[in-house]
Amino acid sequence: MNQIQKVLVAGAGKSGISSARLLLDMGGDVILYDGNATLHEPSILEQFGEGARISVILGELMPEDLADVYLCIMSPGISLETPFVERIRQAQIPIWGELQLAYHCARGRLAAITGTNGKTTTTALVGEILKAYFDDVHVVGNIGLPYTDAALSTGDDSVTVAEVSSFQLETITDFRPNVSAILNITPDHLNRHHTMECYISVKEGITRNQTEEDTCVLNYDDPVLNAFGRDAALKPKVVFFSSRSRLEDGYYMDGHMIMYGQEGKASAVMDVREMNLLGRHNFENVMAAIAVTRALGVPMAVIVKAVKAFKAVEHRIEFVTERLGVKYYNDSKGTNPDAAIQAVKAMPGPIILIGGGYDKGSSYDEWIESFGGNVKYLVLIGQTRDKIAKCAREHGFENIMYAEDMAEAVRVCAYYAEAGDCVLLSPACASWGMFRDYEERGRIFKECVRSL
Ligand code: UMA
Repeated sequence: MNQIQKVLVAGAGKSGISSARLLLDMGGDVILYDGNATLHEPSILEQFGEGARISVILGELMPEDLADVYLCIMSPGISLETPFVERIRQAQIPIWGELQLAYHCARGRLAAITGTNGKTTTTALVGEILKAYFDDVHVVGNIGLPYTDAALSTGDDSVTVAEVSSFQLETITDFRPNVSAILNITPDHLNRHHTMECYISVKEGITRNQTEEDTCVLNYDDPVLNAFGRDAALKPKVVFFSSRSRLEDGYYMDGHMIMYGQEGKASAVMDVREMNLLGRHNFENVMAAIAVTRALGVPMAVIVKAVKAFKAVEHRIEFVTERLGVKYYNDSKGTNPDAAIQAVKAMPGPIILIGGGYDKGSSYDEWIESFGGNVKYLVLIGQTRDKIAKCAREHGFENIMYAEDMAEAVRVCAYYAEAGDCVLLSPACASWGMFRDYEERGRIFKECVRSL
């Protein structure tokens, strides 16, 4: 894309607005399209400078709207099976994701972190470590700030870390991070990717354009990623981490210690009791962050100091408050069963659990099984209420209540909770349908708790 022409940006959420701004800054003409006809056009246009060369189309996109369109930038929330995408393909307009556009325009070095769970914590931690050593660091992507928002502020000395979702990876072309990490792969977003094979292949695509000069950090304990890391076709240098096995080469745990193995020689990195993160999954995130930042040249002493200072991110097993002896935790980021299992396991007492939300086609059996006598009541909200309730009853769990909204769910929990209990919002589902995103869901939960 050397000469900017007319570009269609699909989706007027965070990614779309930010992509449009970047394209306008580069001198382009933008058509911003959103399928939601009820959006307020003036409020969208207000976000751009006066006289900006942008037009907005809401609702249906007509074939004539595509005349002279040179490129389409797709927001990650739009499935490539959405009917208007077929129209774009038929018109032979190339489709790039927002991530690809940002990569194309950004400079400096890039670490990209994906995986089903832990990527927000790992990205935030990598960002903190990088900031302790480099002057110009950008933390972007699925974590909340679109990469396109930062791309034009990067220079040759910048170091960027991007949290990358499977949605964003679907629409890359030459995206090539210097360091990639795949933390784990468990079932998620199957309503969009349909099969585990497709989901795995999209996630592994983060390495597609990497070369021998690059690094890929992988979870040794994940059978899919273990095999992937040994595949001769994988070009980047592989660094494994493991919380379960001693590694000749890579990062692993020996009791409370994180160790680094190099050709069989082990050295101690740090004691996990010196950091503020709980649970095996977090130790894995820390090892991945260490591997990523070492690959970017940060000295180990700087890394260890930053890890010790790091605190859990918002919405991820976040302690909210204690009221009448009951502790309240916000794990709104628990958007799939695997993440929600980790939150259940991390609770320090009996649990009153708020679950349910948008149906991503997940199966809830393992989540319900993980209750193991620790969950006293399950309060269900959202589209998946009946599906989860049915599954819970099949597993012999009967203490189920329905709530119409978050305020009612929190009131029900507060009524049933006794001193020593934990009230946990960890829905195992996406927030869509009831909330704009998991952040809004978590914020509303915290407001409801604080106004009890
Ligand atoms: N839209 C359409 N047609 C569709 C679907 C959506 O026009 O078929 C429109 C909607 O009407 C809406 C807009 O697209 O106006 C929303 O765009 P979007 O869903 O891509 O959301 P953004 O606001 O751009 O936020 C996205 C990420 N959202 C998704 O991937 C769904 C945010 O991740 C990310 O923080 C943000 O870009 C900045 O990079 C959120 C997320 O839920 C946290 N991610 C999923 C997850 O973590 O599981 C992948």
